[in-house]
Amino acid sequence: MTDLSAGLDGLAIETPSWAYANSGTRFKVFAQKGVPRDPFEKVADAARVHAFTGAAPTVALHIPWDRVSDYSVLADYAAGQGVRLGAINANVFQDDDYLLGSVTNPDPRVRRKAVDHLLECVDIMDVTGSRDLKLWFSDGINYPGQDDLRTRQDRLAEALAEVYARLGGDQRLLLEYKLFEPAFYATDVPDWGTSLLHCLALGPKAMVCVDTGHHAPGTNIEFIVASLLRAGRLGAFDFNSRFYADDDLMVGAADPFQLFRIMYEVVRGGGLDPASGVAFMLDQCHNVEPKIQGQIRSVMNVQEAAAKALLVDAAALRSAQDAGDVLEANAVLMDAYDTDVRPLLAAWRERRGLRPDPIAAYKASGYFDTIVAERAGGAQAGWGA
Ligand code: LRH
Ligand code: MN
Repeated sequence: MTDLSAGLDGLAIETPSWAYANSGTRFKVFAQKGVPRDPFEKVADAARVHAFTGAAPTVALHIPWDRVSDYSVLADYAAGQGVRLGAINANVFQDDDYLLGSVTNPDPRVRRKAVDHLLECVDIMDVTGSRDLKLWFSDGINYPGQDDLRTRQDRLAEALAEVYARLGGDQRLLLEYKLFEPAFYATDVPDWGTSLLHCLALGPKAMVCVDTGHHAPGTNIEFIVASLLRAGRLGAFDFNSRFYADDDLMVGAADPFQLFRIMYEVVRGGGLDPASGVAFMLDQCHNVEPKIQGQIRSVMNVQEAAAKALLVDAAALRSAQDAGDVLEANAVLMDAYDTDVRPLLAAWRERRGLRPDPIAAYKASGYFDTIVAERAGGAQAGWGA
């Protein structure tokens, strides 16, 4: 049996603290039993995902959703649970002051407030030891003429430059783009081109974050991935999947073939090598399904797509491509995609002392019943909490 260890060992997936909390849509946030009530319980749940998959060693935080009085205490708690604190996500999209934008707002007082929050997030990174500051801006306008598109880009560039100058050591800035929502006419960072332009203007510590749910329908995301890797500016993924818009469903659930094509370009472009610095993060909301199980399934989906991508016979593919043998080239790729890699991954887990089926292992652990009993009282974390 092919041993994909070399490739799979380097695939560390970061789970998002907010995936363990209640979430929903503008219509309803359904509360679920056993949901965490604070960042410590979110970290504990994330640690279970790592315990059963062996592939999710870090958990991303979102500020202020995960605000605590002392982040070194949370970092120590995480270490005690067997995980590390990962990317720090800023939040300049939920304050009334940000009605007309945060760092692009016409009002300099509001821009100052937003930049101060971004700088506070770097202070938190200094304590948690996080490498990445992840920035997503909901900033945009709903009607033509509402504000000047170019001036907003100038304001964005000025804010990013101040934050970039604050980064220390190996710290990086990840600029995430999104086509629309909550803005419905123009978003200030709508696509990979705009994010890349700002990153190139800032410097080598600014990288693009590709959220797989943030593109227009029909977008060839793997082309964007190949191009960003070629430019040395692919910093991170926010993995999820969607049928329509930013649905934030489990990665690979809606379109496993697209996830395979993306992971093939990652492997082809050297992105699976930890030295490439590409961060593989999940950004999902489990609105109707059990959250910890949903995260375990998501980690497995990324592993399966990576395993299939690692099975592509690169030499055969290259010779068919160079020969202009269209069908043979496509067949080489499809052979890998059509390979059932689940036995390979089960063997990969067993070689690491893990149970071959993480979902079955999680269910058998009784962890869910324990947290349902323990977390009976208190306010649950999450949207609308
Ligand atoms: C915006 C986004 C961003 C996060 C948020 C939870 O849609 O993808 O990455 O801050 O979701
Ligand atoms: Mn995202």
